[in-house]
Amino acid sequence: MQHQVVIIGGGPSGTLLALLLAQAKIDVLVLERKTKEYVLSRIRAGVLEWNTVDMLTKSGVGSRMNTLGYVHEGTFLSSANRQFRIDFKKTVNKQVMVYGQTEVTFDLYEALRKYDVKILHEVDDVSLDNLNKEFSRVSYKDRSGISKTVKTQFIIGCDGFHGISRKYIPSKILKTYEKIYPFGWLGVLSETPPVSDELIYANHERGFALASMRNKNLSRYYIQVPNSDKIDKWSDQSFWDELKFRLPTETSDKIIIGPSIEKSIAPLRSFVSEPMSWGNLFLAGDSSHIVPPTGAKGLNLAVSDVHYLSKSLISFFVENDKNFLEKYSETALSRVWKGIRFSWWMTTVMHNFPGQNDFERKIQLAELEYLSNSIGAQKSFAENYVGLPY
Ligand code: RFL
Ligand code: PHB
Repeated sequence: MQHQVVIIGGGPSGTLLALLLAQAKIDVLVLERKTKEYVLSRIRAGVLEWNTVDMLTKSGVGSRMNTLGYVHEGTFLSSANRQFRIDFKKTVNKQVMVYGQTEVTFDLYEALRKYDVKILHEVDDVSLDNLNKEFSRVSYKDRSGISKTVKTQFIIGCDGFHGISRKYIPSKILKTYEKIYPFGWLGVLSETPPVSDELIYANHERGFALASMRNKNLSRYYIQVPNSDKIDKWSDQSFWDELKFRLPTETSDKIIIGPSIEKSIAPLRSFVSEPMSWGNLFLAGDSSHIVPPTGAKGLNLAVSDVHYLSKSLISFFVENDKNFLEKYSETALSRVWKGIRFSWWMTTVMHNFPGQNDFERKIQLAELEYLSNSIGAQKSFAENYVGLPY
């Protein structure tokens, strides 16, 4: 078997890249460890930068998003029971789209079916060889347990943080940067009307909270919890009580509660591995970098990697130009670090850190007060939140 490109991982970065390459008539194979049902049921991101919206629309997968998604022209932040709004439209003349990652992935799988792109699910034991030769090899076991080997020109690691691809970059060359935060997010999805038309990021001395949404009758809420907390500790009622405590009273008085239909705890981490390519191997998305969800940047950084990488691969295959591929890692990382910085900054300002002293608390409050009063600070926040240009 032979393909021009083999992509490891059928999450949003793998499937969007596969679609863009297939549209340029590049022969691509996607290998995914889980079932399609599993991939399509993962509840994750909710906010798309306009760059992401444009990319999805231009690649022909925007019609459900543009009908079912919600355009948000601003967001609320709160601290000390005071809520203020940052207006993206007024400050930077841009907006974001609230549309679940689950829906984005569904749209991408539908499009891949139309382009007849081959995705193999439930593959196991993926391994890579000959990364520095003209052609490389990918070996795996298919869903029936039969060993297969594919010859390919390029291997793209879109296999997320726990994937195998990154580990093929020799340790002498790979440099990683990491910050692990001493808390996680407990997230709840519930079939209740969202409490607010726009998101509310709340800083509270008991910990951070976020009110988000998926649609008119589907709310997504998060609260900061200690890393040691187990999900069983949180009944629905205890979640709602804590959420109400942390949101400003004007909001929590209006919240409509109901049973959770999904409840999970996610740890928070900032992580970057450099470089994003080695020989014929290229990394995109969470396989190379992770952000805490506070700035809503994870999925959007995966999409910007795919933007740069698809252009580079297309210019190689169509124009025989290797220049962009050679610069891919440097180009993608320059944008990644800005997303890492913004997510780290927002996490630092909005969360309660165990052992935080009065000075650190006062600095957080001063940051938020400055943001609430300064149009310059709001412009900088909005510019980063809606997404820096590609
Ligand atoms: P994914 O989505 O992890 O997909 C990787 C895929 O690779 C497969 N895989 C393998 N396949 C074959 N062989 C192997 N050895 C394999 N190992 C792994 C996996 O099964 C999987 O299907 O990475 P990708 O495509 O790079 O996409 C990244 C995004 O999913 C991620 O950045 C976002 O979900 C992060 N994120 C958010 N991003 C935003 O932009 N806005 C948000 O509002 C936002 N909210 C969030 C989030 C992530 C969260 N969690 C749970 C981490 C909220 C949360 C709670
Ligand atoms: C979400 O709706 O899941 C969501 C929204 C904004 C974030 C993170 C997650 O910053």
